[in-house]
Amino acid sequence: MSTITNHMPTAELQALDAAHHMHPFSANGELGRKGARVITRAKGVYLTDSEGEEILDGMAGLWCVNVGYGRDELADVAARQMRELPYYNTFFQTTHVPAIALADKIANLAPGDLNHVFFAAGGSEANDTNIRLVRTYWATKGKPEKSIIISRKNAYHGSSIGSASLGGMAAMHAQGGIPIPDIHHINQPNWWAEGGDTTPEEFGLARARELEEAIEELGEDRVAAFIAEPVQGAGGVIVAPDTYWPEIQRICDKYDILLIADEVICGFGRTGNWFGSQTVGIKPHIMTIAKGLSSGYAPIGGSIVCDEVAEVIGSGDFNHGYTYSGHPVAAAVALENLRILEEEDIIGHVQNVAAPYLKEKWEELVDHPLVGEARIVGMMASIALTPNKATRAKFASEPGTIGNICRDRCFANNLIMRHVGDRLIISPPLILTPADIDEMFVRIRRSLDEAHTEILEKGLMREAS
Ligand code: PXG
Repeated sequence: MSTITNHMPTAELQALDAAHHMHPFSANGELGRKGARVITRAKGVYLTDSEGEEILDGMAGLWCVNVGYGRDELADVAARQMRELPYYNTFFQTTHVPAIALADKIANLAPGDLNHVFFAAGGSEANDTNIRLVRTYWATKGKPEKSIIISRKNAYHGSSIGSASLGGMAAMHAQGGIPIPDIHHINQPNWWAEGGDTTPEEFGLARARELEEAIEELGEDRVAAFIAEPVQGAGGVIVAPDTYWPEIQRICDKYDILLIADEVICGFGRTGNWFGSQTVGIKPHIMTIAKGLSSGYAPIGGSIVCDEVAEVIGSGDFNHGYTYSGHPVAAAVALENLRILEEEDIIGHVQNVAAPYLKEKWEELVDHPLVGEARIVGMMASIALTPNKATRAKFASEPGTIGNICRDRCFANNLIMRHVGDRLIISPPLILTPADIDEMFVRIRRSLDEAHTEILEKGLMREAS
C-alpha cells in the first residue's frame, strides 16, 4: 500500500502534488504555489476535503457522476469483475460478456437504428474513432475526397490531437500544432454573446444556415460529416435558440453528410432524456458517449453507430482500436450504472422533480444585479454575468475576471460551480433532491452577493467600450 494517505496533513499532500503531479487544463506553477484542494471522499452529492469541509458538487465531478457518489453496487461489480476477468482484449477474434452485454444494452437504449457500439476509454478517444469512422465510411463508398468534418467554434470534443481539432477552442488550437487537416469550423449559436440586434429565432436560423453555406462553399463532395454537442457544455452551457436544430436537421437531410451528436455530456439523462439528441429533436448517424455512461466510476466511452455506417465499415478491415476498448471492468461498471439509472427511474426523477424545481430557482437568478440571462436544459444550466442586462454588455475587465471572482466565492462557500469566461455553469448529479437544491441556492445567492460586493469595491462593474 502507498504511504501517501488521506490522513496526511493537507500541506504535505499539496507539496507532493505540486512536486510531481501535472494537472490538466491548469497553470501548474501557480497552482503549485497556491496548493490544490485535496478531495478525500464523497457521498451522494457532497465531496469531503482533507480539512473535513463538505462541498456541494454542482458539477457532478466533471459533468459525469450522474447517479451520485458512494454507490456500493458499482464498487461491488468492479471487484467481482476484477476477480473473474480483469482484462482481455476484443481485437483478435475474441470477445467477453461485459462488452457484449453493454453493447446490447446501449443499442437498446439508443434511438432509431443506432445499434452498434465501438468502445473507447473516454470521449476524446471516441471522437478520434469518429473521425476515422466517417472518413473510412466515405472512402469505402468510393468517395475518399469526402473527408472534411464541419464543427463549431467554442465546441469541446476532447483533448487528443484529433478531438481537439474537432473542438473549436481557440486557446487549445494555439498549442501543439492543431487542427489536423480537413476540419472546418462554423460559428456557434450563442445568442447572448453574439446575437447582436437579431432576435434569438432569427439568430438561430442564421447560425444553422452557416452549415449550409459551408457545405455549398466547400462542396458536398468534400464534406463527410457535421459534429456538434446538443447543448454545448464546456463552452459555457450554450443552449441554441429553438429555430436552430430543426434547420440543422433539414440541412443534414438535404445534403449527403453524416451527423455526429457528441453526447459525452448530454447523454444518460443530463438533459432530461436518455440522449440530448432526443431533447433537441435530431437523428444522428453516430453518437459519442462517455462520462454518464459509467457515472464516472470507471473510464469508458464509445461511438454508437447506425446500421448503414456499421455495415459499410464492416465490409472491410477497420484498422483502429484501443487497448482498453470495451475494458471488462469498465463495461461491467457501466452496465450496472445503466441498471441503476433505469430501475431507479432517475431520468423520471429529473423530468418530474429535480429539473422543474431547479429551473424555477435558476431562472429567478436573473433578478440578481450580476445576472443577464439564465439558461437551463434538464440538469445543465448557465448564467451570463453582465454589467448591463439591457444591452447584454461585456465587462471592461479581461474576459473571465468576473467569472473567476464568482467561482472563487463559490469555492470558498463550499459549492462547486464553474465559470467559463464570464458565464457560470452547473451540471449537478441527477439525483439532486429539492432539499439539495434549496441548499445549493443558499450557497449560490451568498456567493453571488459576496462577489457583487467585491466587484463593486474593486470598481469592476464597468462595461467594455
Ligand atoms: N466531448 C464532449 C462534449 C466533452 O464534454 C469530451 C468529448 C472528451 O471526453 P474525455 O472523456 O476524453 O475527457 C468531453 C469532455 C470542462 C471540461 O472544462 C469538459 C470535458 C473535459 C474536461 C474539461 O468543462 N468534457
